[in-house]
Amino acid sequence: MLERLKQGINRSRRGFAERIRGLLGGGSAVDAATLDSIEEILLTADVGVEATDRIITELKRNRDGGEHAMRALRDHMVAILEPVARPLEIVRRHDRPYVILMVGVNGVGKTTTIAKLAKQFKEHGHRVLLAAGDTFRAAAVEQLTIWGERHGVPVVSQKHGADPASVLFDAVTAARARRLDVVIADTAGRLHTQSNLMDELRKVKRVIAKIDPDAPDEVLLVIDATTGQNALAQTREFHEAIGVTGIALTKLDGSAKGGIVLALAERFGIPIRYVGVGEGASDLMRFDAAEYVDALLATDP
Ligand SMILES: Nc1nc2c(ncn2[C@@H]2O[C@H](COP(=O)(O)OP(=O)(O)OP(=O)(O)O)[C@@H](O)[C@H]2O)c(=O)[nH]1
Ligand SMILES: [Mg+2]
Repeated sequence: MLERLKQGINRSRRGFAERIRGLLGGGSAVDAATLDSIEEILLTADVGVEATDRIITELKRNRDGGEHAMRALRDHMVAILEPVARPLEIVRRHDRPYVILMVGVNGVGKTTTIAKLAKQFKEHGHRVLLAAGDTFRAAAVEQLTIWGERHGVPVVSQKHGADPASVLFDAVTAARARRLDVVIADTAGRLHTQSNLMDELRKVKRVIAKIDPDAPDEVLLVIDATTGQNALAQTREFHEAIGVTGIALTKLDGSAKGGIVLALAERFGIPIRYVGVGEGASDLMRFDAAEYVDALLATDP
């Protein structure tokens, strides 16, 4: 698992962690110029102003370089991430399913993340149902149906162009009647700036709550790690619109900006549930603060 994460996060490690090690790890005392360079590297890696400030302030406390400084850096990063490293725990109830609503901008990996989760949940013995709430994109229902068939998980869908709220109402009702454990609902990708589409999400949420006032149990925002700083704007807008309860950060394997988790953690404090490092089902991993930082700062290839 750690190996897979290390491989997946390789580009970020090469891109920024190794440069910091080059500056800090040498053994000479940490001077102002070194701190300036580190600050710049962190900002470029999308660690964000707040988290960068916090790390730099901590590094100033003790100017010893070498492994001591690397250890301090590691510990500060873990301290920033620990509060948001809260994995998703499916609560199994007999009377109503655990409902997960997947949201995010276009192409970030919502549908494929659903497929990965469906497989993982099924392997954990949960009975899963998928809801094809993306009725906007022509091939979306078919894409989810294929994933459902592949993993042996039922899919509730309506025709292209149907009201997504209606699809989700049907899905949650069906899961309830069949006493299933989990519903994972797909939604169409939408820009966080499209207010009509954000209104549509609010409606979806309202309609699900009519069946069960506590549903959805999880609003999982999917973010593409290659997006950079725009991830912060996306999170803010989705959170303001419907209340995000968890984040899945995908495509870390294609990004040198794995520092974005630190920016998200420091800015929002929303739990980071998963990180995605590839296309396979096992490439979606539960987020663990120490594991993530250790993979990022690992010296061996
Ligand atoms: N390399 C890599 N690719 C990923 C990862 N997660 C998703 N993808 C790819 O990203 C592409 C888009 O994924 P989708 O799941 O269709 O994205 P979406 O958010 O549902 O897209 P829309 O429905 O169009 O908004 C696919 O080719 C996925 O295989 C990841 O962690 N790593
Ligand atoms: Mg999709």
